[in-house]
Amino acid sequence: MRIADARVIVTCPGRNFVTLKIVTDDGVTGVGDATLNGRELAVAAYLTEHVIPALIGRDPARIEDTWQYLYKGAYWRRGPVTMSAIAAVDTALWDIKGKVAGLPVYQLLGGRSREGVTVYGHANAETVDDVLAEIARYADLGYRAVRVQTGVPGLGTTYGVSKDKLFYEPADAAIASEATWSTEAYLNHVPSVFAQVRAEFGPGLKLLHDVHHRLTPIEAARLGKSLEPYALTWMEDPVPAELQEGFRLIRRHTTTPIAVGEVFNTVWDCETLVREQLIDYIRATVVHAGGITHLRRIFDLAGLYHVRTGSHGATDLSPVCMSAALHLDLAVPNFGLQEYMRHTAETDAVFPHGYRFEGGYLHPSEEPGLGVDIDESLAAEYPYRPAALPVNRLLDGTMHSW
Ligand code: EZ4
Ligand code: CO
Repeated sequence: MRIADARVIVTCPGRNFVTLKIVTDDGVTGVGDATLNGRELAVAAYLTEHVIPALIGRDPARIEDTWQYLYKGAYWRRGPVTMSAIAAVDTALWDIKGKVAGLPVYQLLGGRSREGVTVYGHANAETVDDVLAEIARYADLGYRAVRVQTGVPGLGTTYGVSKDKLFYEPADAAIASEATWSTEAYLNHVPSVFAQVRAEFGPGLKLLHDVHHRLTPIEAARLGKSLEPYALTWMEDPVPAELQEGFRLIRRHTTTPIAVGEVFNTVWDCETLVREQLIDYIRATVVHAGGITHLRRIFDLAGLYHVRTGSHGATDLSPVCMSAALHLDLAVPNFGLQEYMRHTAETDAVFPHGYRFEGGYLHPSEEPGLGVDIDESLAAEYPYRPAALPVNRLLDGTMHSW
């Protein structure tokens, strides 16, 4: 069997998605997500101009060899554009292998290690009263874990708090919009939010919070310490993570578990964090971290060091990525949690899929392969619309880090 054709499909059913479809000479197809939020067309061009010509005629069964060929063969290793492109190819080839074998992909990864994939939802609102109502809504839907984000008194818009509640979407303008930030106001406010949430919901519900990379290590240490009474499942992205050793300082000061990795794209981004046991959850995901092949390598390293998985699953990760993530989540021994933000009905229609939510768990499709596809004619009805993630400034106008 040979790869006969491959094409990139860019579509915007409410938000932008980039999808690779690979077709074999036997007519078997596979899909892979290649969406890089706000930088979509860079990955589309990488695939179309540089990857697809090299795929035609290759044996689709050689997943590992193709991964190594694309990673090593480019000379320019790593980076989100490259690794998202490699991820798309890798994911599509696992889909094809599953279809050829007649098995869902999780069976090829060693089979089921659990009954379902525990997911967390994203409760967010400007005020504490409103966020309590949002959490209640998720609890009513059956969620066992909820990420809690609120506005900060004195600040205008806050990243992580969106207008549309169930369908959270931070990429809101073609040219990046601007949000404001005050670390002092934030650190004063957040512990009081979690005090009220725990008082209302008791100890049973898993609670998470995303800092969105907005603190320094010592500030993050203070936040973690002040949240200890509320027993969070994790504090996410406390600091920008280019400097992995920065986490040593946070770790020395707090028992609040730490999760990081949604912007990581290779095992090298978390090697120190994992080996020194500076984090508790690694949040890399299929589309941005080199596909199923490389993410499994990251998860296996993590498993040696008491680090569990907590893959990113916001709306910019398409149902193709979510399908792939669920097969891996079901199979790996050190699964922790999977983020799950619902897609709109338009997105779900463009990407017909067999995974389903029930009782706080997601269950991958039992169909051969990944159990997801793209409806290309429907996709064509939604042309690309540029949308960037916002930037953040301090109250005096200084550009701030995420
Ligand atoms: O900022 O998906 O955990 N999820 C998040 C998301 C990310 C966006 C970036 O594309 O932090 O809101
Ligand atoms: Co996050």
